[in-house]
Amino acid sequence: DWNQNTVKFTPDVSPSSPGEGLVLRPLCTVDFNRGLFDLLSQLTKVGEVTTEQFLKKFEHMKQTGDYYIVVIEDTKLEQIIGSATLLIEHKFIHSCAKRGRIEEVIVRDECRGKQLGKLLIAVLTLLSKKLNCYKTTLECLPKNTAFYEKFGFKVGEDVYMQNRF
Ligand code: 16G
Repeated sequence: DWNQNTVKFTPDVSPSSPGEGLVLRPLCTVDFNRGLFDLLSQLTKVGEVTTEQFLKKFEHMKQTGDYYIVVIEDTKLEQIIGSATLLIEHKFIHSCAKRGRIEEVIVRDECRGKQLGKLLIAVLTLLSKKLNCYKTTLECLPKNTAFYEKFGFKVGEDVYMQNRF
């Protein structure tokens, strides 16, 4: 069962059928030309990135084997309308455990309200469990905590600190 959360999906929405004309799949290099960066710019500053830079970074991420980037494509428009990343961090603690980090969760503004964000998080949460992560974490705005709580995320004791350069 792919949905192990208390989150309910309308019956027609699942990873194998995310919606009419939509597919959920791993990121691939052609997505650079399918609006990936335009989508990411709805989350934060993406800066200028050339095809070469993108391909080099993509290859690096792939080589590590620790990046799981899931996208949702509108196949008619050939545009990426949603994306989320699961990064596996390796530890010595907890018997050489793995920790999951969910990053860059974004759904195109005009495509919201179709349970796509929920789908991305359900899939990555399950994946991190299957990969035996002892915990999976993410950073989000206070207004979004209720959304993530549905998947078992809790606001912990730790505060999120950052040193920006
Ligand atoms: C959000 C994202 C985080 C991303 C950051 C970018 C989620 C759950 N969190 O916190 O992954 O790295 O925004 O913001 O999607 P920044 O440009 O200020 O680092």
